[in-house]
Amino acid sequence: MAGAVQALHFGAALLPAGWARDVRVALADGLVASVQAGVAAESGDERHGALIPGLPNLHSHAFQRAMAGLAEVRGAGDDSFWTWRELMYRFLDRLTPDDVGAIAAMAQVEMLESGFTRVGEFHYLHHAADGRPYRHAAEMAGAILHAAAETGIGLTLLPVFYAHSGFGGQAPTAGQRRFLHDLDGFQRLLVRLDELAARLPDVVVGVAPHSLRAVTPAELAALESLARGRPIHIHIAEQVKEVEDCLRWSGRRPVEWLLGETDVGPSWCLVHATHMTEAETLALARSGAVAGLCPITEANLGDGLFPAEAFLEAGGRFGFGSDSNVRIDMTEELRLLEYGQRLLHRGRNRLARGAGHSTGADLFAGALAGGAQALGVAAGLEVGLPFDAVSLNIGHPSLAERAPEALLDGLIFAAGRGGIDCVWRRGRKQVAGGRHVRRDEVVARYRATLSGLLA
Ligand code: NGQ
Ligand code: ZN
Repeated sequence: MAGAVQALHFGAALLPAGWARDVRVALADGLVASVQAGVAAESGDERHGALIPGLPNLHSHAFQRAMAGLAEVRGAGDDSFWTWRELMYRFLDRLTPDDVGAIAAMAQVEMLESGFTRVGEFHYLHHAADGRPYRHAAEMAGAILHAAAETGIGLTLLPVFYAHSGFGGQAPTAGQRRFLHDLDGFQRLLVRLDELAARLPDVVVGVAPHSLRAVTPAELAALESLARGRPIHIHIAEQVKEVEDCLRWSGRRPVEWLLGETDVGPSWCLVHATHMTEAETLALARSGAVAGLCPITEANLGDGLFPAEAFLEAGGRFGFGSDSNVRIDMTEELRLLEYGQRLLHRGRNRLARGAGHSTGADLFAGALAGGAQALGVAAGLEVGLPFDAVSLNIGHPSLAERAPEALLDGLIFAAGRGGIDCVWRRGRKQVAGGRHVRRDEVVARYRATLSGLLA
């Protein structure tokens, strides 16, 4: 609605400078037009208790939502990341663009309901089941964009370049045939995605070399120059075997190799970066790149624990991703990162930045800044930015009667997603009372898709 002005009033709101009381926010065309603190509500204002910014979800493979909980049966040998990947490859083998669209819409509804207002979709399922390109290069990516238009989530699309099955340019396997491009084909896809992206507000298109396993150094260099300031995302050092293979190939560890051979800086997001030496941890922190952490998936796949304490101590930037989407829960990602460190170091409040700091508030602030950086946008409740925000259910037993400064700890460590009430994305209320406004139709289509896939 062009020109429509709308105003909301909050008992408290988390602004860039910290919590403020009695905050009135006016919106115009989905953007924040003004923010006033210490003012009363005016008649006609929509009123809520407490407001926080929506968080970016910096790493997702939407289609994997449909296999959530289906890979938890023990196999004949030792189950691992690599046996899970076999199951995942078999699962994706049958997906059509319509299937992917229905699954992505379901995942995005759950993301919004959990407090994520933008997703970085690390998209590599490009081609038909036999590996042949669709008539339109962006057929699959188009399904993701279409889902985002339907659910309203902000989208940073990260088309993935994938060409090899292992370090040193090994030939891809049959299970990878739907992912593959040469550099010319990838460049054509990127041009097409830029055109499609212009049809939806504030879509960002980045570039994603899948991993050091899937690209050669020459391909990586070409992708780096193709990116030109776009976000660049790469999976790295998630599994010990990957570190060993990289050492055998290059004499260096994955993060060490990447930092040495490319120009890693603030436009980069290194997804996982689980296995790093202390020197790599410090060097990554100094690079200004974002570490893309996916604690739920990393636990589910048995990856290991990210050296969060040392990385944050060195000023490292980080954000969160729901990755495999086995569970989609913003608060749980933050909680699990902190709990991993508590179990490892046998202490409490490991990731708060100093005495008197709230662990939840520090994690949230870091994830907001790092997530936005990684997805190529600005975030926070500021004039001129999209109103991407979450109101809290302050009647929840774990949030009731709290001072605003205690709300994020209550939300993250106690209430979880039950503490989330409404979610706005670009000024539109997409979630009310914890439910997405299109949940029923999205679930119905998702179930129809699953009934075909699981038959
Ligand atoms: C992916 N997912 O691309 O979906 C990967 C697994 C791989 C995670 N690493 C495949 N969580 O890394 O080769
Ligand atoms: Zn991933």
